[in-house]
Amino acid sequence: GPAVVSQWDECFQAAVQVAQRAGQVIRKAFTEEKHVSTKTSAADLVTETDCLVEHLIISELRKQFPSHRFISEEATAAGAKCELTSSPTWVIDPIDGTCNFVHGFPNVAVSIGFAVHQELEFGVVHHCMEERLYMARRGRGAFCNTQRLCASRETDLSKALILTEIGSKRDPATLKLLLSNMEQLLLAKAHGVRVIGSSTLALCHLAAGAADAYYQFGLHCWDLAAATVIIREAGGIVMDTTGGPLNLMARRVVAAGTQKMATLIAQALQPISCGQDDQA
Ligand code: 2AM
Ligand code: CA
Ligand code: CA
Repeated sequence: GPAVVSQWDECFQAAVQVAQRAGQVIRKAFTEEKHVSTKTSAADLVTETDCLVEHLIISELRKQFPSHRFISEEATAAGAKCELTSSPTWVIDPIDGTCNFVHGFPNVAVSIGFAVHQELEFGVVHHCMEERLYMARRGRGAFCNTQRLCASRETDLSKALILTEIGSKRDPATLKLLLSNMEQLLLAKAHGVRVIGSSTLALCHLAAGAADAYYQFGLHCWDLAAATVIIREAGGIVMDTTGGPLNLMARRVVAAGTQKMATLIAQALQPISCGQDDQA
């Protein structure tokens, strides 16, 4: 039948193009010397490439879509307002996996999500070092390059491979809760818990069915926006750790291939408070 044309196709195409260009810049910088600074803690890193790539992405998109709004990690760190209104809004993480990038560990991605009326319309995640482009548009399936993605159908926690991230907080109370949550899942005999250093790529692996669940406290809307569409279009669930609907700005998430698995994980977790919401 005739191709379904969405109002946001032009934006999606622009996202794919700019994510590819950004990936080229990151790939080139990957083997060069980096200038590293710290942000909120000694493990919260940023390089000049994070800022350069963010600028490249936003200036290109702003040129094409001057009325749109932008939320991005480094602009927010520099004091820009992080506000998801009903206007068309791009939600951007220029480098997800900065600590990996700094160390030359190749799990590094560009994440570009797009929301209208606070509903996510599409997401593009570029795995820069492997030239894999994960992408999804609402209602039109999820893909890695040309391959259709399908999330896991697993419902048994004792057969699950679970992904999470450690984040950059290093205070004893947070670390204790973090390890205790992992311990609960291992005591439930999960097959494994993996930490790959990129929230966005972990969520894409979940969408691809390469893992059964993902959880994290402390991530930001730019870590989640693009990958959330990709997981949902792959048939998976993305929700709040309380079991309620996802709040993109609330800094907590459970995702899984099945509702049953997401609920089991959510029930096993103790909440970890992580400071302010993205949008107070
Ligand atoms: P970043 O690379 O964009 O900083 C590993 O720490 C993963 O968690 C990365 O995806 C990282 O994103 C993200 N992350 C960074 N700081 C975090 C925090 N305070 N809480 C949770 N996740 C964080
Ligand atoms: Ca990130
Ligand atoms: Ca980042």
